[in-house]
Amino acid sequence: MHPLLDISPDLQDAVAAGHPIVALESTIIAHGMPWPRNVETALAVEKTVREHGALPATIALLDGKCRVGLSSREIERLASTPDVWKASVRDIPYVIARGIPGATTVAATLRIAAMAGIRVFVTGGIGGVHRGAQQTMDISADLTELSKSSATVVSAGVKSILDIGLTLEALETLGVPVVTLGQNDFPSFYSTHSGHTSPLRVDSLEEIARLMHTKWSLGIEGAILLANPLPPEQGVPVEKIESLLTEALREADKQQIKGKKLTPFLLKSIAQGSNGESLDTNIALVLHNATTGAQLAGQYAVLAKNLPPHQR
Ligand code: PSU
Ligand code: MN
Repeated sequence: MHPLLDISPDLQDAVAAGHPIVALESTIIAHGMPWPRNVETALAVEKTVREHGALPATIALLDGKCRVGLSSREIERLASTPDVWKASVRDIPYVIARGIPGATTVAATLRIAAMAGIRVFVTGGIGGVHRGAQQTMDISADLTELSKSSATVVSAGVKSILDIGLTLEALETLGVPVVTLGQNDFPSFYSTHSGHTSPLRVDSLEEIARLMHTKWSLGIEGAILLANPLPPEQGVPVEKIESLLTEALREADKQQIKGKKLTPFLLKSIAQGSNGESLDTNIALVLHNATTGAQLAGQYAVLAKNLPPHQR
């Protein structure tokens, strides 16, 4: 194991024994939600994963190491320190070399999870092609990383802060299977529907586990993006989010918010504009994904048991 990759001892044992493990990102804690709901959510997600038979592995960059498996105190530290670096893959070497604290995005978490041999990763929404990317070229590094690192990313689809159609096109180009659980329509995070048909659909977690095994045993590297729609009664109506978003985008443009600051700015504006309703939904769907991800990790562990360790 690389000396800069620090996996907690219980997770090392679990990986070796082929037990179900779920990787969790930390940008959602440090930059995706306000304190103290960020720390409450992060701890509740870990608890949910455990209750459904898997071990949680929250990932971050701390004290000059890629850390897999954090203590509650470390999660609290990430949630309450104001200047934690938002670390995508390009930032990993810089943040590690300087020894500063870094919260990992989907891209960076996915890379480190794959290094650690973890095959299921739970998040809320991934980054993608931003609206207006034809001019700005703002396309999240989450997409390129999905084409490289082999794990299934359980998400609630793609937020409508992004151009969902272009994001699906980019994922097709990158060779990433996009699979929706139990419905034809691709969900749009807060809402069950996006108006875009999901490229692929499965109706059971066992099917996804088989898809994972098939893909990787054929040597086709990279992630599978699983979209897990929230039960419709828990969603926020599309029209409501849309008007808040239009306002948030206008404000971002006015304040010249660009690059890595854009996604956190839009999330914050929508949460404030909806009086926290979008935040409640955000938390509900991350917990829903944690349940699904833990169950999927269990299904995959059953299949992987018969594989030689290097194929797991
Ligand atoms: N979308 C959300 N919540 C989040 C993020 C995206 O609904 O917290 C975070 C994730 O960590 C994701 C990152 O990987 O933002 C993408 O940032 P960017 O668009 O700068 O690549
Ligand atoms: Mn970007």
